[in-house]
Amino acid sequence: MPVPSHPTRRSLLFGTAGTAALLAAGTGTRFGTGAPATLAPVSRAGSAADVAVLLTAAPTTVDLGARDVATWGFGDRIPGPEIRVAAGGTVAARLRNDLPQDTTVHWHGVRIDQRMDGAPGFSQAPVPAGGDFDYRFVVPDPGTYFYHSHVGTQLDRALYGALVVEDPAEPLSYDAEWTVVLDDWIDGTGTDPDAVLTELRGNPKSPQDMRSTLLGGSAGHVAYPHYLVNGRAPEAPEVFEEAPGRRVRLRLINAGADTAFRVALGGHRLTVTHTDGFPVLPVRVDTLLIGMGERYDVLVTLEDGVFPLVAAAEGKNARAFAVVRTSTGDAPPASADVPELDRRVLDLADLTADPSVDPGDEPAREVDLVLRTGGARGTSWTIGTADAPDDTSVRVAVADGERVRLSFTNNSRIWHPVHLHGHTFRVRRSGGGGPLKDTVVVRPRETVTVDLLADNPGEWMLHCHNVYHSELGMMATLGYGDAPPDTIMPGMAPERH
Ligand SMILES: [Cu+2]
Repeated sequence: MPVPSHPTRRSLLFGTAGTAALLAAGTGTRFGTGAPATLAPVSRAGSAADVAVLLTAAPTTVDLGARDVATWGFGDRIPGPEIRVAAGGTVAARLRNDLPQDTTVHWHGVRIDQRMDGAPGFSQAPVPAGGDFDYRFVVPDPGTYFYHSHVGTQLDRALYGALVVEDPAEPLSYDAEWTVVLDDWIDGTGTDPDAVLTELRGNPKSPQDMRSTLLGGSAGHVAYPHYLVNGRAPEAPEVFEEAPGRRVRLRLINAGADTAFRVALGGHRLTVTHTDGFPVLPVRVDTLLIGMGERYDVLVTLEDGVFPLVAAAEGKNARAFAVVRTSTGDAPPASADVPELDRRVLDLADLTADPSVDPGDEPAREVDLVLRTGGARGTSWTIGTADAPDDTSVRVAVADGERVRLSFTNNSRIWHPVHLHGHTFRVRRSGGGGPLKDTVVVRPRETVTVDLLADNPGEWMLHCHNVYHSELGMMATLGYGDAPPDTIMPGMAPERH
């Protein structure tokens, strides 16, 4: 099958040195003064490329600090190269596929032109081994995002990186910022994610020793041998250095596949300012839980000393770990006691969207969806409807411009971080005013309701961001119009499980 070509593929300067290199940070289109028009229509117009990047997906060996592992990544470091662009600017990313199988890149959380969404079978044919694909899209909203492969279990390798969209009129004041990408790691440790999937396909175990009150039941399926902050195991952690008294913005991203993290910085409280890219009224907490695919931005004013930054693998009795240093002295051990982990934890109900991003009217229509474990042995996972809970091909049909309410009821015994592509929704809360998000945690026996403005036509994935659940069927479609187009891409129908 030919690789789909895109009419804007041209005129970019791509270097050849290195496997993954940021090539240019131009000074092209920027939004002007004042607050960005948040939730403005998604732009499909090509503007001058602000940032061009070459992402070469290839087999590689990465040093985790604890060991070297053979894996697939965008270069020899984890995460892949951080991409930074100003809101309103354009990202031009050439994906070169040197993997032995198909791949794509999905721009997680970005309200993107659907042709650039990197969803195989939905927005493009997967890029075959040896092929390439040019992604080119406008980033409409400032915030913390990330990119990752959307084929098979590739997310559970090293095929991810941060995407930071800067606000040309940044309203927050801070002295520095750190990107903190969390991950659960198993690849190259004597097994790999495909073997994990094969095992879960036959036996969807939820180990009894991996439970969490905070997650309302089973915490996950996989006891990973390593948990990482910015690609580093606790044995050789990332060290963030700043001067005491400085205010730092942490951009927290969970790029894991089966692990929620409970994040805290010893000796500090966290002021939560954003979730999934969008601002909230600031909330002060000691710790927060971040599911796969979620992002949180927090501000901290640094004390004088050396502090443990811990991301406890929730319910898994292990942790990811980094060090925050503002003075000389011994670093704390990875096992350091962090009492903040057991103090006030952020609750979704604590979050109120900043008034600058209030999405407006109430929806007129509600669609009820059911998250469920199905099959005789509990080996399939579905996003079904109340009438057909085991349906693995649900398509939520919306009209362009319509406001729709989606409710997710979790009838399974494990939590699910539900992610919608191409849109940002408002999590509904009693009393109104919940946060804007694209990924939301739904615990067992819980119903979470979100309001959506359907303003970005296309066929979009709606799925659990536990990569094993989505690979085993927990995938629906949100599509515009009564029926999907005959061909989403030429000769390409969505692959269904
Ligand atoms: Cu799930």
